[in-house]
Amino acid sequence: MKKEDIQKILEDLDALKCKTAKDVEEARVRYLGKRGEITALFEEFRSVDGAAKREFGRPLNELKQKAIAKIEELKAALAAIEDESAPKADPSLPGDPMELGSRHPVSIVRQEIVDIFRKFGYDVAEGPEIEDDHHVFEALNFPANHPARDMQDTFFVSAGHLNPLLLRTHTSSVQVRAMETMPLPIRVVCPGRVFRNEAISARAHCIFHQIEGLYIDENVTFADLKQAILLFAREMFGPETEIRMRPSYFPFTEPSAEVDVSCNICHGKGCNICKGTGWLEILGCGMVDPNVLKASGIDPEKYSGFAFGMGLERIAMLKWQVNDLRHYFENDLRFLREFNTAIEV
Ligand code: 2NL
Repeated sequence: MKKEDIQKILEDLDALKCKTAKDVEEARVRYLGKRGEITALFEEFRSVDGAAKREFGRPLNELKQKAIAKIEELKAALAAIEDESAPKADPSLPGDPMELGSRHPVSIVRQEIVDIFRKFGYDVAEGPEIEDDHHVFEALNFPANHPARDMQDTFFVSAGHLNPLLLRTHTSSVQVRAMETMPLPIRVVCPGRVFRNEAISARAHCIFHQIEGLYIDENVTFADLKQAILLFAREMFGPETEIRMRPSYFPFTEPSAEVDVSCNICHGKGCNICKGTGWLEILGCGMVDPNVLKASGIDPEKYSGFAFGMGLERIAMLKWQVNDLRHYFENDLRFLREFNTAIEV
């Protein structure tokens, strides 16, 4: 056994280059295989004397480790090259389409109504969903024993106080805040969520949406109310639309009326949407009760006004004939996708 044999293989290993996996395997067999050069040196080592064992033991082991390391290094280098030459993503392929959401039908209807009243010169106001008794009932002329003030109908947040906190049962509370804070004349619409303690069914839900409007100035008359509602109805349901008013009652308006629009499905002939009447109820309205003006610091001798309110789900039902309220709250994607109108940005 000679030092030079080991040295020669070390130099060969240093200079070793491989182009393919086959070259690497051949090199492994040549040095480390059963009949490989390093294996042969180990065979020889078995029969040398003690002095030679001491001299060659360590360099021989180091040679073997070096050969193993070199083969691994060559394998890794080849694998890296193969990765680089692997087929890359094709940038000319069409991309994954981005999922576009769609507007909820209640949002579509709210936006349409808000846009119409903006065009008429109304402001838009929002207010808190958790309100106090004063803004929801007291300032709106609700008598002390009115059923809406009962636990049965209203969700109370903190009961037992003089002015308890509750979830607003109508958006009129926002209009009370408008009367308290806005300079006169006031023209405002207030869209928002409202809450009533109802058992959930096709016709009732504990959460729904309203939009209310309020117009206060000097000399505002019922004729102004009628004209405002007629113009709104024609913008919303088409220029042929007619309205009719039926006497009604609300604690906060006097006189009060319910408004129907002519059925634009059957044009008065009678269909199952208007239940054969030719008319569809869309909103409630009236002249603001003098007590309501007074409660918010407006002089009813000088000012008068009208107000109206409508349920957004109700308008959506008329527009799309989806007559189960629960659809509007369950957010079933199959339902929502039915309203996949283009979103204007
Ligand atoms: C309906 C009827 C209505 C009002 C809301 C109102 C608000 C103030 C003063 C007077 Cl601050 N009135 N709001 C008036 C009449 C009817 O809503 O059926 N809503 C769904």
